Amino acid sequence: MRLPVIDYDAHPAYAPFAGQVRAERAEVVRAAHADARNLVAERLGGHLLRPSAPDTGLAKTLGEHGVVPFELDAGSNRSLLRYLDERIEQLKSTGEASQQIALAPDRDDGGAGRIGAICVELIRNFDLLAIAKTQLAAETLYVKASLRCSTPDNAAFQRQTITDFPDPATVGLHFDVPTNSIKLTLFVSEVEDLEAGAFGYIPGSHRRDLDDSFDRIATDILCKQDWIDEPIDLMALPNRLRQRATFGGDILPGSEMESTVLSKERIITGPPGRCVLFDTLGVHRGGMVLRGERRALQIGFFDAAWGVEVGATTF
Ligand SMILES: O=C(O)CCC(=O)C(=O)O
Ligand SMILES: [Fe+2]
Repeated sequence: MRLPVIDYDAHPAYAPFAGQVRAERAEVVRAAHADARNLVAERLGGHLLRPSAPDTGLAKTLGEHGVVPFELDAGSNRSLLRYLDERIEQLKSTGEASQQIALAPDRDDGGAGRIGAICVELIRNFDLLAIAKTQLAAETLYVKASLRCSTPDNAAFQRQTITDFPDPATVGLHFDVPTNSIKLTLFVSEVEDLEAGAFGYIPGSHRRDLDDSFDRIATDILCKQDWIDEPIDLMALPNRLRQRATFGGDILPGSEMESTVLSKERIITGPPGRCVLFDTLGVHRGGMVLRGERRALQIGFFDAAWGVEVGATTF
């Protein structure tokens, strides 16, 4: 499927910056973009081609749609969920938004060993290593887990539009950079709607044109943080390359593009025990909490071909 192409020249928040681009700066940014694109194509090339989906189960739905919700049986998992909740309560008391969990018992995990064991069991019960390797066409995986307590204060908005410009309702939609990973988010608290941190995904958006993906990833890698203050760098790129992996906040509020994108987005809510397995190459957002608190466990499966993931366990 095609991702929306934003016309930054016509965007009232960005257009004024186009007039400020100096020719020599444009040259530098364009050359850097070409380098980043080559790196992405070389590292991830074929890895971004999703194979055709297996015939059954979670792997089939993940392959076809890029996202698959499922439930942990609340009855038999009550004590597990309660334990995770207690651990997140402790995390909260430290003032941190997240805590890395070591899966391998030989790593220093700050006493989180049992959660690592829970993750390993989840991975085994749902055959997640095999599913991830197939989906990513990866030989080796780096697996990492974290406990999260998202609140309005620490919400990962991935808001990238210019300060003072209103957010579109699509704010936060992105695909992951660097990429080629699948992730499992397990709701530990009840998540009612987007404002409470629901997960959103555009089904099928993980299957799309490779060139477009490379350019978007390269553009995000290139200017990443700077863009929040330096939209000039974005506007220094030729129009065709001004497309980002983190594009949700750049859609014009009230525009037709905004409503089209929203109409394609599937919002996943649920009680404690609700799991969402998703391919991060597809467009998604999650945990952008405006109200209350969202508690979750996340396990990420990363294609080792991209590079070293610090603190991960290799499978
Ligand atoms: O917490 C979530 O539901 C997903 C957040 C996200 O975008 C990610 O982990 O890649
Ligand atoms: Fe993401």
